[in-house]
Order: sequence, then C-alpha cells, then structure tokens
Amino acid sequence: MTRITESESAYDRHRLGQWLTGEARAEGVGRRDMVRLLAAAGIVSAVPVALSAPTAGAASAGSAARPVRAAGAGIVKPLPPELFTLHGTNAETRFEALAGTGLTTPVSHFFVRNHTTTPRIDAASWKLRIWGDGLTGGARQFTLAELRSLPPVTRTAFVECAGNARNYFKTQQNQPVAGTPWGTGAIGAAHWRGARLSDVLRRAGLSTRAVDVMPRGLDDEYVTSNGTNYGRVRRPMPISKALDDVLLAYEMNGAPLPPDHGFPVRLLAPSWVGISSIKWLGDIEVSTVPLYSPWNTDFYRLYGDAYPSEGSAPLTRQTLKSAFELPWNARLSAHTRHRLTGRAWSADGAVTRVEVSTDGGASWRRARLHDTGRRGSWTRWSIPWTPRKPGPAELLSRATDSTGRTQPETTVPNTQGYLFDAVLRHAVTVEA
Ligand SMILES: Nc1nc2c(c(=O)[nH]1)N[C@H]1C(S)=C(S)[C@@H](COP(=O)(O)O)O[C@H]1N2
Ligand SMILES: [Mo]
Repeated sequence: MTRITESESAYDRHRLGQWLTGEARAEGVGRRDMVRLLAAAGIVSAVPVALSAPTAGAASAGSAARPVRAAGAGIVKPLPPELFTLHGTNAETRFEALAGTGLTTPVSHFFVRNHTTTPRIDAASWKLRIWGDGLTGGARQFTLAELRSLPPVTRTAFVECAGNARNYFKTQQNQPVAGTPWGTGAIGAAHWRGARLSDVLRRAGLSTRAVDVMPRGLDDEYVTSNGTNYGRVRRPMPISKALDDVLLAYEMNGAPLPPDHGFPVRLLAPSWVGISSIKWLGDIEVSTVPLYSPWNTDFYRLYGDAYPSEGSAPLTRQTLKSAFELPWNARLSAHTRHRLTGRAWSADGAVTRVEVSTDGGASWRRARLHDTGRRGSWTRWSIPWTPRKPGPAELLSRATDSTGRTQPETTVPNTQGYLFDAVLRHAVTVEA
C-alpha cells in the first residue's frame, strides 16, 4: 500500500547501518530515535544500553514555548475567507475556490504550509551556499543573478502536503491521526521556473562519492508547543532525485516567487511530498555519508499497525487523489442540470480515467477529462448531473492513473495521517 520501492527501503537500511558505524550523520535527531529505528529495522537486536554510535546533537528542549498567535498570522499575502481555511500557521485553499482557475493555481489561491512564519529576505544580499564533503573543491556560493544566468527550465508541477486530506482518516474512517486537519486543499499547481539543481551541483564540483543533499530553509527554527527545538526546516534527499528533475525555482507562474512560497529561491521536487520542496533556501549540504533530520526520521514516515515499528522508509512520492470543486454540504436544486467539476492528480502517472457516482457508490459514470494528463500535474474533469430526489446525497469520484492504479475505498491508516488516497464521500443536499 505504501508505494515505497524496494530500492528506497534498501537504501534506508543501508544508511541506518552507516549511522551505526559512524559513517552517517544525524544532527538534530534524538539519539534515542535513531536507536529505535535501528532496533526496529532489525539492524541491532534490541535497544542497547550503551551503543557506541555517534551522539546525535539531540533536539534541545526547554526553549520558551511559542507565543500564541492568530491563525495565519505569519503569512504575508491576504487570506480572504472565501479562498482559505486557516489552520494555525497554515492556510488551506478551499477546493471549491479552484473552480474556474486554470491548470495552474494563482498565487492568490495557493495554499501555504509554514512551520513558523514567512521570513522577509533581501534578494540583493541573498546567497545560496553549497557545502559539504560531497564537493571536490570546497564550499561555493551562488547569487540570484548567478542562478538566473544558468539555463532556465520551466515545469508545471503541483506541490502537495504529505498530509493533504488527512482529516478524512477521521471523518470517513473514524481513525484519529495527528497533524493539521487538512481537507483536500493542501495542494496547488504552478509553472515553476528556475535552474536545475544538477547544473548547480555540477558547477559547485560534485564528487562522485556524494550520496545525499540536505537543503535547509532560512525561516526560523521549528519549536513545537512543548518546547522541542528541531532546528531549521531541512530534509535530506538522495542524490539520485537531486540530479533527476529538481529545480531551484525563482519564479512561480511567470513572476518572482512571492514571499510565502519561498522568495527568493525554493527547491521544487516534482511529484514528491511537499516537505521536499524547501522554501527560502539558504544552503545545501552535499554529503558522502547519508544524512538524517527530524523530517526523515520522526516525520514523513508511515507508522502504525500496518507498518514496521521503525516506520516505512522516508516518504518520497505523493499519491493519487480526486476531488469535487464543491463546498462540503453544498446545496443543489433538484430537477436542474448541474455541471459538476473537479480535479484528479497522481504522482506516479497521468490520470487516465475519472468515474463519478451520485448515488453513494452504487453506480458509476465516466467524467469528461479536460486536460491531457501528466504525471505530477492535475487533470480537470466534469460531468453533468440532474438530481431527482430531494434530501442528502453523497457524491464520489474515483481516479485511475496510467500505472493502472485506482483510488481505493479506504486508506490503510498511519498515525500521522499521510498519503490519504481513498475515494472521498462528498456530502451534498438536494433541495426541492
Ligand atoms: N523552509 C521551509 N520550507 C518548507 C516548509 C517550511 O515550513 N519551511 N514547509 C514545507 C511543507 S510541509 C510543504 S507542504 C510545502 C508547502 O509549500 P507552499 O507553502 O508554497 O504551498 O513547503 C515545504 N517547504
Ligand atoms: Mo507539508
């Protein structure tokens, strides 16, 4: 069910083993967490009392708890209630507000997921520092002008939070999960323009021995409400992905990146969980030993009954979803022909089919697709519906992608509520 490939799991075991022998670094990850991962992976037989593994710079506890702020307070752009639902430091796009927007999501409508607050960065003095033992000639800095002078690439891709649609674990499956209770609006698609990360790494002098890169943001350190300081937002990425299709994006939909979406430069890791696309990029460590951060150990793995106790391998690709561009509990008049619209998207392949049920799943009809599907982008669809019977109804949509995968009826639960992919049962009311 987790679509983590064999090689990614094998790589994860390999890097755990390297941590044990002092060949991998895990600054900012509690040593106990590393030992737990090792024990559970069967790499060490039990949690040892005195393990001669390197001491990870344990997350420092005890910093002052975050002051309570109004929801959305750290976000710069306007967050009108008809476009956004606020969850703490984050703003979710109302999915119905996407109706009428095109293949790309205007910045005015694009969701914001901030661990802290949007920093204000001066592009003129900004520099990206590339450093680490995975470079052949020492650290290198790039100004924005230097990045812009590299061959530019434009890509249409969605950024979607790993926890998008998390709230449906609770409302549809009666499973409590931890984390921001997103509906389906923790996603947006844009044209991203920037330099290839591979070009920048090669110019910086990439060693053939490099295995991981770790991009890090310039936003504040992430301190939880109970005072644990996880440091700056950062997450390692295998060099294979870094050299494949990752951009250092400086433009979104044809304009400089807006402050909330990573100005002046963010990473864009197509098809991967949103956390991979680090905003407000400050530095990238290039390492010949595997790297860990809390964002690939405690966070962004699947934990729960169906998973090994050390969790799945770190999440990489997003999953498959579809949704109606309708408010929850929308009121639709009976005996009127309505044009129902929605979107479907997959990280694995093009969306090839969307089926819709207006009778709670008893019968299905094929929706019309309005875009040529592409992996890592979305496809708009529509279907007419003339409801007859007044009263509550459930609308379902079910997408299939070019790998042959179809949305399941339920998602195998995981404690942090990631990668929900089940068919949504969208409640509406038909009015006489
Ligand atoms: N520096 C930094 N990068 C970050 C984050 C963050 O809080 N700080 N949030 C991540 C997460 S969890 C997601 S889902 C995406 C959200 O991108 P957006 O806010 O542009 O929609 O950014 C990622 N990059
Ligand atoms: Mo996210």
